[in-house]
Amino acid sequence: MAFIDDLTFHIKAGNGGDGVVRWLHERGRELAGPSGGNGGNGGDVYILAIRDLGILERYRNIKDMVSGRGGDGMKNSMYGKNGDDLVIELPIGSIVTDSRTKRKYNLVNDGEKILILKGGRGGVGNEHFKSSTNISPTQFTPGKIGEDADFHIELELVADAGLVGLPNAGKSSLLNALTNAEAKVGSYQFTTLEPNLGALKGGFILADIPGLIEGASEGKGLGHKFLRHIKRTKRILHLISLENTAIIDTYKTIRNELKQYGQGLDEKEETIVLTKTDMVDKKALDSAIKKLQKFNKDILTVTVLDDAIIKNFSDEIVKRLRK
Ligand SMILES: Nc1nc2c(ncn2[C@@H]2O[C@H](COP(=O)(O)OP(=O)(O)OP(=O)(O)O)[C@@H](O)[C@H]2O)c(=O)[nH]1
Ligand SMILES: [Mg+2]
Repeated sequence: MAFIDDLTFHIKAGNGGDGVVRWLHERGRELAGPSGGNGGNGGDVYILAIRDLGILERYRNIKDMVSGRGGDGMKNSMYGKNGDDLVIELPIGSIVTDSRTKRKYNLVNDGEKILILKGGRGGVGNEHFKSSTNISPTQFTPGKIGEDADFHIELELVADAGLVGLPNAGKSSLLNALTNAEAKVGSYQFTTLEPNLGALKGGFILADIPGLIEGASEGKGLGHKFLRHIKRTKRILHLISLENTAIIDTYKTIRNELKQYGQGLDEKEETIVLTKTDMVDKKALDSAIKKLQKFNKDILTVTVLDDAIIKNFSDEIVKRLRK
């Protein structure tokens, strides 16, 4: 979760197009009157939140960005075209800071779009200056300069779902199987020392935190320090290894730690995930499900050794996160 990426850009909104000096041409009359059109407005610059963690990669080598310039005015009172807006797509969780004013823009929700720079207004053509006292104006104004600024963009990820469970429950293995993460996996407790993140299909972020043990909420093990990272997640995936013989005790231990920690952790939506199904027979699996149903009916089962099961499991999680 401490995953923060940052970039700096100079961004400029397009200048307005210039107004122009043009004249009407009527049969038999030279310079029948002013007809110079106004310039179009320069394009604005927006930032747009999307669900794609990897998108900052796209900007890695870019230092400057600019939106479209407004077109110049034209003859016959025609306006110049407005410049194209620039919409900069950034991952949800991006914080964009204007380096000079220190103003911050937070992209919190999917699809959120915020204006950060205004394009310059188009200038006016000579027709604009026409009046009873000035029937052949030669004035025009140039387009205004668009706003520009340096921006610092940093990413603070907000995970959609957090994997919790005892050490060895298979959290990191499942994260790796479901996402592009390459978390360390080991057959001993506390393999994971820091949170790992991965992106599911649809861009949903999964966070894997170190295993919790009894007393974690009071600081035992590593869990405490990292429980705060699941504070902002919508859903908890509560992993229980089927290797475990005391399934209910295990479930209650973790639930109790979430409750003790407070901050609403135990009120989050929970999916129970029984892991390592390859290690038990159907009877043991059914019995575990039956026991747990008293606490929560949303139970999934998984093994990381079977690609088809993983694919199916991934779809089930995405379905719940879409809700
Ligand atoms: N047979 C089998 N073994 C698994 C499965 N998933 C994980 N394991 C094994 O279980 C052990 C623990 O896996 P991890 O993914 O490191 O467990 P963890 O919950 O992240 O553990 P901590 O980081 O210590 O909290 C490793 O030896 C894995 O290879 C599974 O579906 N089937
Ligand atoms: Mg782990």
